[in-house]
Amino acid sequence: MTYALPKLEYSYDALEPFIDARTMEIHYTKHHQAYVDKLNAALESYPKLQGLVVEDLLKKFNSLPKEIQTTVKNHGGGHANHSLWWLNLKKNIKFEGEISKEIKKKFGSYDKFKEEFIKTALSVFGSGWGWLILNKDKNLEIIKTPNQDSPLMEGNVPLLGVDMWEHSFYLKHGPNKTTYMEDFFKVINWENVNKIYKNSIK
Ligand code: MN3
Repeated sequence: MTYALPKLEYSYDALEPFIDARTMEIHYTKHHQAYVDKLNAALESYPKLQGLVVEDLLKKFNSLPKEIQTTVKNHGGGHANHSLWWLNLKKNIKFEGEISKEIKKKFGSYDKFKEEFIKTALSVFGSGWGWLILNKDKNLEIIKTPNQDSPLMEGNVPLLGVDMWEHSFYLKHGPNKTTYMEDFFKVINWENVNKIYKNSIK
């Protein structure tokens, strides 16, 4: 077994009332675990690839053997996306640091950024993710990806993602994706987003 669930650094109820404990538990122990298990199964016959951290595996996506590309996209993407998801959630973190300055420069204000990010995330049809990325030209950009496609596959760095799969919000928010987005914005770990940003512009 090469890939494993990352340790969750907080309890399932740590993000209440914005993200409920039951959703956190199922999301982490069932959904994320399934991506990890299926990725490991697919790479059993590829020992060289198993040595790569999942982010590096996704960066090499276009040169991977054709027969494992779909699995790496779905389950490697799922593993990487969710590993970032847990790290980027925390209550009571202020919007500050380098990333806050760059966001204001690029989008005009925090509110305009939030509005555009939410609009893009809500426009995901079916399952997918909304993202703030650092693109290949080192510019901030808001994009969406379908399913578990990772921005890393296209050479972009994911800074902040929002999981728009129903498993991420349906127990608490039902079909109301707008309140889910409002609650998500209350638990963004800007300290971690800032850390990724600073490492990525080096
Ligand atoms: Mn998910």
